[in-house]
Amino acid sequence: MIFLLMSAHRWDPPSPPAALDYVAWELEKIGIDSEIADISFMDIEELESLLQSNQYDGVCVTIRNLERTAFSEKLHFPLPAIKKLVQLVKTYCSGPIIVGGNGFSIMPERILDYLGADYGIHGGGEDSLPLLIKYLFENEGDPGKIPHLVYRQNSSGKKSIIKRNLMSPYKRKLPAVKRGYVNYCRYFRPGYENFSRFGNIETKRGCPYHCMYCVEPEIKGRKVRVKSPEDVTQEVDWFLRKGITCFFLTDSEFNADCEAAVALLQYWRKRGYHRKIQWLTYATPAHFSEELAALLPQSGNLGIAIDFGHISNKMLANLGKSYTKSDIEEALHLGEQYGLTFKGSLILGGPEETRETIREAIEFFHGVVCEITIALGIRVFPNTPFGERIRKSGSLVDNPNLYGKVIDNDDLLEPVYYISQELGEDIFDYLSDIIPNPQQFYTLASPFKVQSVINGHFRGVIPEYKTAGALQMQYITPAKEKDASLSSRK
Ligand code: B12
Repeated sequence: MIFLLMSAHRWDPPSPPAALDYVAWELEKIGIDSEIADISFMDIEELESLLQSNQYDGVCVTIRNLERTAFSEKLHFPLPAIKKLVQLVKTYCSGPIIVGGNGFSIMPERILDYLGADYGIHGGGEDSLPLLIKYLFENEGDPGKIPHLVYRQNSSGKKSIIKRNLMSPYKRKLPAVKRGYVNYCRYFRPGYENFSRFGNIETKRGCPYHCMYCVEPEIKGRKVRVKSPEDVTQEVDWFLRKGITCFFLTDSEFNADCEAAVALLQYWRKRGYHRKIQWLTYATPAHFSEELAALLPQSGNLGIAIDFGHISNKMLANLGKSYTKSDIEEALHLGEQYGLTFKGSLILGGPEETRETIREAIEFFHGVVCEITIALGIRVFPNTPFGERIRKSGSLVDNPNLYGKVIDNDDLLEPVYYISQELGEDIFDYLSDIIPNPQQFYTLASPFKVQSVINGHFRGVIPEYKTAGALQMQYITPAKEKDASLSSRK
């Protein structure tokens, strides 16, 4: 049997779809071959001829992003394009279409329904795939008992309902992964600015924090799972043999388990890996220990993307952060002491944000050597504390703080952003006025005017989506192009 594994999100510059190594390996274990296609590198005609000339027994699709999570006048939303891909696959392949990935796992039942795909695996449930294949091709087992499975349950005479099974029981040890099904050389470019294309390795998985807007705990699990230093290093060695020396460690937060982070760096240091590799990762100001800070400069670390969220203690609490301004000061102090490169980010515009709280955050960084990405506007995702609060508070269109698709979108599938109405239409002019160092603060998308005009089903934006993604990094003052930044996640 042979499956096609497809990365369905068109993004420039593309990041290697590491997930497809996990999926291909699970399939190989049960004797199924696979071919990999990344839609970022191909047009629809190429995909069509691939499907025409090969009889695939099934197709697995990874959906990395639900959108850009950066507000702008024209929003990015890839699902309509992915739905077309699924329809195209169905024309040529009668086997099952199975969907998974970070974007998918944000609202798996709804997305399975929207795409018209057959099955989904939500979260890190790649090891449930063989059970599903056994059920589909050998009629063995019961879909109701396959962890992580998302599927249609037909009851006689009625419309089918989509069910989602629970995740597998927690196990702390994250198993080793065989790499090399994805052609990473196609993506890789050396050089710090090309981090999007670096080899990517997961050293731990899961996020124990409670940031009110973030999907990470829901899609990766709240309890942290850890890969052993030996197993991580085996993956590093695979990449090194291919000439790939720069990595993005894809943990939710590298220091979500600080002891495990320290153990990995000590292991690398002892074996001289700091001379062979360079790497980046995300970390949180909470639990940023001195031991970790001291090891980082001797481990090949190129930089740490660190989301401060805010500086004002009131706003940090509103964002659900588990730390305060003094923890941020402490982390920055350690960074300075040990010569670390931090790439910071701030999430502005949340509940109770005012121009004063924004001024407090900007002024804090005066004289601090740290570039800051500003995300103005918070994407309201379902299955997050913020999303649930917004849904319970009444209709989207009646909430004057909401922008994007505010009509006919109660389940929040399509992009909706929260921007505190206190800020005013010209908030970017204000930011530009108060920013002391123009080369320190930038945004992921072009600065915009906050406008309350309703256009079709949308407030404050052009009522159509970009389905292919790219960043438009710009300094806030003056508007000048910037290379894609590290702090681009949230
Ligand atoms: C590292 C990272 C980056 C790096 C990537 C660098 C690199 N060289 O790879 C950088 C900084 C470039 C980046 C950029 C962006 N990112 Co990012 N990123 C991540 C991060 C931390 C890791 C991604 C990863 O590789 N994970 C490891 C792989 C193995 O995990 P996985 O893809 O989830 O796959 C697992 C499962 O989902 C499952 N699975 C996946 N697919 C399938 C399919 C099937 C059939 C099955 C059975 C299973 C399955 O199996 C895998 C193993 O468990 C994730 C969060 C996370 N912890 O995963 C955010 C994340 C993916 N990013 C996100 C976002 C928003 C972005 C940006 C849009 C940010 C922005 N505004 O610019 C851009 C988009 C870039 C792009 N290329 O698409 C969001 C996406 C969700 C959303 N909100 O839509 C995430 C989830 C973060 C978050 N919590 O919000 N990112």
